[in-house]
Amino acid sequence: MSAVIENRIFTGHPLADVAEKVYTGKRISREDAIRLYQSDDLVAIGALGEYARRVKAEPGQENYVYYIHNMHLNPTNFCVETCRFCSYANPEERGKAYTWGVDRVLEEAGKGAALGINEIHMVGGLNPACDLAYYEEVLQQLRIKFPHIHMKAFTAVEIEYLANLDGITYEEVLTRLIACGLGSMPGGGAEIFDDAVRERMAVKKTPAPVYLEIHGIAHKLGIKSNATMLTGISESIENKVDHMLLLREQQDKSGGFQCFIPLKCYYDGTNIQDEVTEPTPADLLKDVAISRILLDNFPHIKAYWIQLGVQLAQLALSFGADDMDGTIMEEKITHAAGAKTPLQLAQEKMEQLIASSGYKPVVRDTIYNIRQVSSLEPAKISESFAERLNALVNDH
Ligand code: V47
Ligand code: SF4
Repeated sequence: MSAVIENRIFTGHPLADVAEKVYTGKRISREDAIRLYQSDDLVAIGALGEYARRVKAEPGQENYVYYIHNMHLNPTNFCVETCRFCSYANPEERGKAYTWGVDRVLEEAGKGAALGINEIHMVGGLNPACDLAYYEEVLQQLRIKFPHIHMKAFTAVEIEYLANLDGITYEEVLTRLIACGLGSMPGGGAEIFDDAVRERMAVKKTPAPVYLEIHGIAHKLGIKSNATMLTGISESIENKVDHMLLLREQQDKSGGFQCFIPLKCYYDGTNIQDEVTEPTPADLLKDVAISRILLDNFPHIKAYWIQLGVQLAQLALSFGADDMDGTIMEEKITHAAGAKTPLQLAQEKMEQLIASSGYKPVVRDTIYNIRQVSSLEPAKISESFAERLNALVNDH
């Protein structure tokens, strides 16, 4: 459908001026994004997100949805911090905290390697036993044993912690980790940048300027990174929009973000449930669509199925997401907090989920080089879209 035809849907619509900007490729403002969040017209917001995603794609690749064969590896769940939404940090979990030696990390990585993964997403708690020297050893050994596996590792929070432990700069930490095989950085640890939300949630680590600075340094050193936003921790619409605007501004400067991932908080093992509003499926779909529209300089938006659940992740593809993350054979952070999603999606199942949502499954590497375009044909789904949307949003 051309922009002109799609734009007709918005004739007389309260969001017509915002739609006009999207269809003519103009950047939307803070106020525009807030109005999108305030609107109940989920179909209209989804249509804009989906359009924004299509125009970002290379010609002929508009219906591509990417995924990777990967595993999550968490060498330690001990953390000196006590962010209130994190189930790692509660006393019960802390009592059972583990710290793997280098051999154990290699053993766990070997299980993924045997299944043919090509990325390890490695993050951990802030643990004085796991310092820069430990992680240098981990990366070097992994590179020797599994040279074909890309290491996406260390959030900005961990980089800040490692720098402080050794009394060195963020740049030195990153330079040394890159020399040992670090390939890119995940987006975790951003939470919500607003200071009042962070105060309520006892987030003492890595305020916004530090998170953004560390990603900027990584980009300058030539590696890519992702960015996240954690919802369901007492944030307002304005907090979410301002969070994304800071990321958009940083991306204008350093350009190395490849993907934005809206995250949703799970509450098992935390004591925050009575103080927060749990995001509804409609809220989560808005996060996907509005991030796709607002973050016009981010190449990709991820539907993180581990947190969204498979059905909502499928629907998110029609709202602007173009990435399903990975087949993920191991995940601890969200499962510690109560996520019930199965831990591994076989390639065949992943491809069926994508194709049955109307998109072409594409295996990528971490930095979005195409590895394999699936032979599965995308299903025609236009009639069932409204039904699926209603079922998910109204059944909640
Ligand atoms: O940083 C913490 C969040 C993040 C909870 O970069 C929680 O490709 C839900 O960042 N419920 C880790 N979430 C996950 C993450 C991520 C995931 C997938 C892909 C990428 C990527 C990054 O999980 C943490 C924190 O924001 N988190 N506690 C919780 N109870
Ligand atoms: Fe530690 Fe990260 Fe959990 Fe905060 S969110 S307690 S820094 S592991």
